Amino acid sequence: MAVNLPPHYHDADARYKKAKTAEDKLVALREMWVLLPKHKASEKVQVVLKCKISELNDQIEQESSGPKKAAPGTFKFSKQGAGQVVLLGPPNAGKSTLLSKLTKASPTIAPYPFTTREPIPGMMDFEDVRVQLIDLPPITPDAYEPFVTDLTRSADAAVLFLDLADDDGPAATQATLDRLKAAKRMLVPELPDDDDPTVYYLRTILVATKRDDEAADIRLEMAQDWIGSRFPPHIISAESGTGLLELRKAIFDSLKVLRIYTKQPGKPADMAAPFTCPIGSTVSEFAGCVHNDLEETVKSARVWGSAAFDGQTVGRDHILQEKDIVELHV
Ligand SMILES: Nc1nc2c(ncn2[C@@H]2O[C@H](COP(=O)(O)OP(=O)(O)O)[C@@H](O)[C@H]2O)c(=O)[nH]1
Ligand SMILES: [Mg+2]
Repeated sequence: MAVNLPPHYHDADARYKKAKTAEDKLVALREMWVLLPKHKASEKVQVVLKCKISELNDQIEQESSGPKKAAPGTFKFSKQGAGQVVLLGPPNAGKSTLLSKLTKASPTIAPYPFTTREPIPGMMDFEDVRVQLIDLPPITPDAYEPFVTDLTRSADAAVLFLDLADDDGPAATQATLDRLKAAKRMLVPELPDDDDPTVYYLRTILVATKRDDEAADIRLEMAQDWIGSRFPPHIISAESGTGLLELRKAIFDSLKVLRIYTKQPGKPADMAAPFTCPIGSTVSEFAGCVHNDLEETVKSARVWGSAAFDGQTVGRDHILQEKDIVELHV
């Protein structure tokens, strides 16, 4: 599908490429954003523009607030598995404990706050895929590591914590949300159709943890007003393991990706290691997930799996479904 960019878009792009300062780049990028037709074919360009605008905003903000802050990109984790999910919340909420239960990582866990100072990655198994979790330092009105701004941009989704062993749990989690909002990071259950490229939305699930605490049920009841329609909570105990199986699935689901198995002509499908690509991907977009060059060169595919498909040949624009088996033809 062609994006059909208007001529002024190319002029703005040329100005962006020539711009020397972050401010000039930002002006040109905003112009490109306004001129870009917003439809399915331009989705990838929209994402790239949003990221660049958000990065430049952050850079300008960090430069204007003094040189002492950590350089952006101090911690960057190359994405592994089906996607990257950050663990966010107030101190002592049980973030590191959950990481240690869902992955092989072994972060320090302690009954006092601020034990986690640096991001700690771990890989979570879910059925035949893996999801990268990143444990982060706590976020309070007074404690915020600048690298969290970068890591929340590169992540595909977030887990937000509510501590059911703490009477002030909802207030502490709200403070985390407020601090992130000040850094232009909005945690939301579903991404909105918002045209403002300066705000970065991150799909988020709420985990109410420490269910094993003796007053957890009462606190959950009292937190209902705060939870309201914000986020439907996943109630767990990392300590006893309650709810962790369901949580693995919810974390995978939050990535909004499909599992697709590939197959060579005349051979059985490779059912051991699926590829993942965004829900709604077409054959050609999936081909691009397998290899960049394939997105342009793929001509058709045979598809097995979803309802009416049992080896039928489909075109480049055919939309794939979860667990389809696909044989790409170039
Ligand atoms: N009872 C109970 N305690 C927990 C649970 N998860 C974590 N904790 C305790 O809460 C404290 C803080 O945990 P930690 O994972 O370090 O929190 P973080 O600061 O959010 O990373 C530790 O004493 C943990 O043992 C849980 O599910 N139940
Ligand atoms: Mg921790």
